[in-house]
Amino acid sequence: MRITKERIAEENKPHLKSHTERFDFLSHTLRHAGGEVEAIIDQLAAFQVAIPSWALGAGGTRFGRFSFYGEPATLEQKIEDVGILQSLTQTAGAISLHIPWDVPSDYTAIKELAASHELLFDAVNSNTFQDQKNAKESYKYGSLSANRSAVRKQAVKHNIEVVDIGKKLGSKSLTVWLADGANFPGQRNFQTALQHTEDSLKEIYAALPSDWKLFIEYKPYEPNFYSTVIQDWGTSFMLANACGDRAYTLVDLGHHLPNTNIEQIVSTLMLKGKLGGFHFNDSKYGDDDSTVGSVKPYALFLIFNELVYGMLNNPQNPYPAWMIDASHNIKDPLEDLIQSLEAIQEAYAKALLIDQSQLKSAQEANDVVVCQEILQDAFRTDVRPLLEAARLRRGGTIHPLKTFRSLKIREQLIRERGKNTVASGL
Ligand code: PSV
Ligand code: MN
Repeated sequence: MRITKERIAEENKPHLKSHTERFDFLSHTLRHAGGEVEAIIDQLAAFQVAIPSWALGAGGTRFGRFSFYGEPATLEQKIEDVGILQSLTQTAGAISLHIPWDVPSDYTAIKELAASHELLFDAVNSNTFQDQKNAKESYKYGSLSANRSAVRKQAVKHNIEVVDIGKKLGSKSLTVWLADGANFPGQRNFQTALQHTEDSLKEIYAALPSDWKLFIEYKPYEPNFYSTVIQDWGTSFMLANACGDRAYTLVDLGHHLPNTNIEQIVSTLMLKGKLGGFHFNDSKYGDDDSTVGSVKPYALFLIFNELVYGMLNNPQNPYPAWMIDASHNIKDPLEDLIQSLEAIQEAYAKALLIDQSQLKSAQEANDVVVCQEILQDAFRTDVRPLLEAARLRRGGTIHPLKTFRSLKIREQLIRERGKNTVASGL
């Protein structure tokens, strides 16, 4: 299904008056305080976040899975779902594929379909955390780090095949998340595992086209519960440096132990020109994959403050790749993704409100109280009218979630696809 611009304009009508009133009040207040309202709206309108193909179906845990029905069963339907998000929010302009779950059968048709929904193909993701049907070697004891060279070879080859698929779609980056590690003390030799990983990543990097980037994720635990080979940003950073200039660390918000200062990690990586990308989600305990901003919105805002600072001051760092990486157990994924996109944009808009030079002066004067006031003043501002203005400017909805419901989109998808379709993914 597709939502036309006319339909959206129609849905916006009843909300326009209230939007204009709230927008005028906010922009007047911000201008009064020296804020550059138009520049902020431009930046918000240009900000696009990729949607992973694996976030569109019901997730689940090892205890169970509850469908919300009408899930996208094919790559075409996943693209269609992201197209819906893009029409409503105008901030989901790309899809990130996971191979082998999303191998296209007709590349031209898939590219045309994505283009017709105004979508680009973001990073492609390899999968060496599951054994594939008919695979000769098993990843039970690791993939890029495995003891046996035949296993490592198969894992490297898979990553290179993923790049080949991405090339045909116009992707420009490969994201590697490695589940490799050990479940028990003594199970593996740490140094051998790390050395094998470095060598394997170097082989993959050598096969990348010259305009591609390699993103290396890190995560402290799960599925291995004693040690993970790429456990933290330092290990990822070290491996990225070993590979070369176009290899970067990718920060996934859920991949930190509780209370880790993620904003400081972001800042360090940007200073060193090595923050390649970002996976948004939220968590209370670990890799919970919750809706962005649902648990720790202030932490998200502080992260965006560092991102905004880095984008202004660190030309050595490329523009980061943005993606949501979440899984949806009890909410409709499309509704959940709309909430996540809104939370991301909200944090970004609030960070854009911060007067960086004022903050710098307060920092230099060691005026700790004013430093906090500057941050919290921005955080407490209700920036939603700015988000609405950015969406309106691009032909999106004032209220994506309300429109999703009033257009009865899930009901239509269930009618079209049936109740019991299942999406491949996590
Ligand atoms: C697993 O933790 C994970 O969430 C990684 O962050 C990857 O990006 C994603 O799954 C897909 O493999
Ligand atoms: Mn991730």
